[in-house]
Formats: sequence, structure tokens, C-alpha cells
Amino acid sequence: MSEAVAERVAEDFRRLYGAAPEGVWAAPGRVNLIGEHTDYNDGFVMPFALPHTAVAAVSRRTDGVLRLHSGDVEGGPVELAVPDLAPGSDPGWTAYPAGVVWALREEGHEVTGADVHLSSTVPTGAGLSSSAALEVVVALAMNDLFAFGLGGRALARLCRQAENAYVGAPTGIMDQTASACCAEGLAMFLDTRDLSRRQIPFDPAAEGLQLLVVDTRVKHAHSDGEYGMRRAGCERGAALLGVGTLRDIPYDGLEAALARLGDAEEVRRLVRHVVTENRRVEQVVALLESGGTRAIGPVLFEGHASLRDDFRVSCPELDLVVDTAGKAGALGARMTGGGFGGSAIVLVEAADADTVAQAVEGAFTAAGLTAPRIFTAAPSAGARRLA
Ligand code: GAF
Repeated sequence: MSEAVAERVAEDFRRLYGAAPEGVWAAPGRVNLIGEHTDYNDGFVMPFALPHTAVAAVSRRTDGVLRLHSGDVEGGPVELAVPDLAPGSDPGWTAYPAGVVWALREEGHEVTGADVHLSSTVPTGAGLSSSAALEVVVALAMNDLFAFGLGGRALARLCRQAENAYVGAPTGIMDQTASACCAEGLAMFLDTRDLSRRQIPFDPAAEGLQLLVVDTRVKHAHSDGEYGMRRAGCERGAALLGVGTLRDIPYDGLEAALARLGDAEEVRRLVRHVVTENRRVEQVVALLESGGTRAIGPVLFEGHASLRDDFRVSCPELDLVVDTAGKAGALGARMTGGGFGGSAIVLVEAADADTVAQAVEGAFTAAGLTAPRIFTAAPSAGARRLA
């Protein structure tokens, strides 16, 4: 499978640039099992990699030219000059790969130019980290070809820098770390404060379960204002409480913290979500480690309610998925990723998967919505070289 993909992308590269690429790399999208809007608060997250990947065929150049092409976008290669790369200069898709080359240069890792051809199966705007996959695959290719010697964590930090400073989206570091560091059959319990991580076996199929991903097809973007406003609100909360980040508020200190915030209702809700969500990640880790995958269901529902009511990043379509799936017998369901559209995850008994999926599809039809895209996800491999 990977070999066929690598061969196809290498062949497209050859046709485009007239010679075989030096190598082919892949980086996956992700779903997040639990731990939403905690990563920019130094908190806990628990993503796993999807089988969907961004694939890059790349060769080095020595003339400072960066040629970028995507098989998923109309038009020929975009030609940029590495020395001229600057934040904010590029409003299109090329900002992701170009931002990585810029971030490498800022860190003293000189890319002397490259020809890049990309092709991705990660749905875009679906909350499944299509942009992080693009960043990570390019970072990994450059790291290998130019022998920078950077590990997964360093690559993830660099890619977040590209996304924050070059693209202008104020995201945390979960998506880039997931794409760079996840592994097959495992969910990643990540402490975003120091990027320490523990890989937790997560194999729903082995327990007669399925994890469905439901892409509502409501497109979302992180560079718009809402995500940044939530982030700024969390920072305000931390400042009012006199802590560095909301991670510093322990679960058993939540009531006291809320009391100190008085009638700052908006901030109180944000703080409550982040503190309880960190707790939910720890609960899910404990349940999975004791073999209780079914028991994580209620925690997923609670996480969704918190994102909907306290953090206010859900939308009617995501709520429809979660409500309908719950009524149709799902064990648990929640939005995944940044919200304001994108995808939800649904944990079901394998025997109920079709019934639940059909119920969700039926609810979308009845509401006059575009049909959702539904697929089963199992933890897949992280970023790697294919050829
Ligand atoms: C998006 C961001 F990119 C992540 O950093 C994270 O904040 C997530 O939304 C919400 O948990 O995917």
C-alpha cells in the first residue's frame, strides 16, 4: 500500500520536475481522543494518527529556489526564493511548506532550495490536522535530506512555529506532535508542558468496538478569530488567577479558582473547561490502561458537553452527530479538534456501527444538511520515510 503510494507520488514528481525525487515521506492527520483546547494551556491531550497521510516527494536544490506543487490544488509549481520567505507573505496553501523552510532557517538550519511535490488524503478543513500533516512531512523530508539531525519533538516545535508565526494561526502543539510522534496501535498521552509522552495501547477492534470519525463537512479554520479569542480568554484567566497557565490549576483547586474569578462569567467557563478536560484525559488514560475501553464512553460525552456549553466551540452539526449517536446506542461521542465545524468521533460496539452511522446520516438528511463523511479509524503510523 505505502509502496504503491510512494511510487505514484514519485512518478508525478518525475513528470513535473523531469527527474526522480531523492526520497518520499509521509505524515498522518490525527483524531484527538480526549483533551481539547488544553494544549495552549500546557495541558494534556491524547491524539492518535489516522491512516490518511500527506505524502511528499522531494529533491534538494542548491540555488535557493523552493518549488512547491500539490496534486490536490490546480496549477503548476509555485516558485519561491528561500532568502525572501517572510511571515505573512503567502496567503495560500504554500504557506504551510514554505513556513517550515522559513522556521528551519530561523533556527539556523539552512535549506539551500528544494523541489517538492505533495499529495494528501487527509480531508481539509475537517478538524483532522491536514495542515499539520503538510508541515510535518516537509519538515521530515528536509531534516533527512539536509541531515539536520532533529528528533520528533524538535520537528513538532518547528512546525508549530511555522503555523503560528508564518501562517498566522495561533494553535497549540498537539497536531504537529501527533503527526510527528504517534505510532501504530497506540494513542499518545502527551503532556504539552514539556512534550513528555506515554504511548497507550488503543485497539477498539480487539475489544469488539469501533471508533467512527464523522466529518460534518462544515469547514473550519484556525486563523479566524474564534480560536484566538478562546486562547486569549484562557490567558486572561491564568493572569487573573496569578498562575503561568491554566495547567497550574489542579482539579481539586477548581472551585476555589472559580470563586476567585467572581462574576467574570466568560473566563470562569473557559477555566472550568480546561481544568475538567485535563482531568478527563487522566481518567481516559487510567481506564484504557486498566482495559476499560468501553468505560471511556461517558467521559467522551462529558467532554463534548463541556466544549459545547463551557468552551462554546461546538456547532449545531457536531451536536447533532453526538446527540443522534448517543440516542442510537453509541457508547460515547464528542467533537474532535478545534471545533466550529470539522469532525466528531463516536465510540460504538462493532455490531452497532452501521445502525449508529445510518442514524447520523438520517438525521443530517432530515435536517437538510450535506451528507457527512463517516469512516472507521484505528491508530496508525506516525511520520516516516516511504522511499
Ligand atoms: C486545533 C489546534 F491546532 C490544536 O493545537 C488544538 O488546540 C486543537 O485545535 C484543540 O484541542 O486542532
